[in-house]
Amino acid sequence: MLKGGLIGCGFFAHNHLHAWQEIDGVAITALCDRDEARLKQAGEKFGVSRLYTDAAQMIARETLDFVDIATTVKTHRPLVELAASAGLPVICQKPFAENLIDARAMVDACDCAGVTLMVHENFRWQAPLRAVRALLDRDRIGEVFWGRVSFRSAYDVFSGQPYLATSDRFIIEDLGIHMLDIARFLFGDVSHLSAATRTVNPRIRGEDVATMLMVHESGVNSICDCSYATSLQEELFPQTLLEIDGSRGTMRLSANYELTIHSEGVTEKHMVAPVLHDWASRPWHNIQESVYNIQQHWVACLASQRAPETSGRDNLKTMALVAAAYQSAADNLASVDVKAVA
Ligand code: NAD
Ligand code: 89Y
Repeated sequence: MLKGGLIGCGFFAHNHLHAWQEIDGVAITALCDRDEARLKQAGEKFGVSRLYTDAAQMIARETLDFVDIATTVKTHRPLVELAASAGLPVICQKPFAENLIDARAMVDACDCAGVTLMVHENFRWQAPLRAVRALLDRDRIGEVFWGRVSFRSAYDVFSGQPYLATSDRFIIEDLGIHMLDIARFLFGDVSHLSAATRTVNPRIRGEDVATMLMVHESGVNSICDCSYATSLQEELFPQTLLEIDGSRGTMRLSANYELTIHSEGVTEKHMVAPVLHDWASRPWHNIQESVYNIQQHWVACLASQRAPETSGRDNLKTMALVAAAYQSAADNLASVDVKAVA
């Protein structure tokens, strides 16, 4: 039985805790939050009695096999470095870091300590996206030349995550990061990126609309577009929609998880909806399922001593796209050479 210590018992950590409870061979045996009320509430809800307000104390006093960090971005670097210095494998929530300097330092600290580091970049673990990846692997539409990864919503994310309204950077760092990682997952690494942003909602500080154009090393051209200012007849939060064009056909992941494959004149439709775990609630169940999937992947990686798909090193490439997007948007849509940023 793997024993984990979870740091940060806020809004999203409850999904981690539910998922850990459902995965065989692992248990969260200690919790840490510097907010005592949140700590106590999580401890009672999930039946964990070893509670700490200080992460260093938790790590010193508990016998742990790994640490799961579910705090917001500013504390990621010190907490990852703390886990690494104790020789503990570590999972860190997205956004991994505020900048690439911190991100690289965290990867180096874990490499030097010889510990596995996974960024909790869960969107690519959503069942509909895995289904699309499997079809691409089976060469269903030939050589892919164009793609679109799209997330457009007016869902109120600010009531659950108030810090999103007050941070200087919003949608690219918070949500676009997932879209960019999905683009990498489907179309490969990126050579050049251009981006434009807008702030539409007057009650928030950062940008809430972003459009990113990418040229991938594979030759694919793709667009990632995301918005929290888009009020549609049907609110689709938190669905990611896809359009993929290939030399022999097309794939569309449309509203409510309908996947259409049109290949060599034949059209197929499949429902690729996520599982509704018994602790999950709509509309979040898509994300919640992906939390379960990525945490199960972590357990499998530790057991077989292989690097997680979204290792810290892998995530540097997604972080570089975030940095490139802000750089391009600040420089009038300039084309950014991603290797120069990374
Ligand atoms: P939150 O503010 O609700 O919770 C964070 C908790 O961490 C707070 O209770 C805070 O007291 C605690 N904390 C902060 N620093 C600490 C420290 N040094 N030691 C102990 N406790 C500490 O935040 P949230 O909305 O749960 O978001 C947490 C992270 O999860 C963010 O990085 C966010 O981007 C991410 N998130 C990811 C997804 C996803 O799908 N991957 C979805 C939502 C949020
Ligand atoms: O924080 C964000 C995330 O990672 O997924 C959706 C979200 O909760 C709000 O944009």
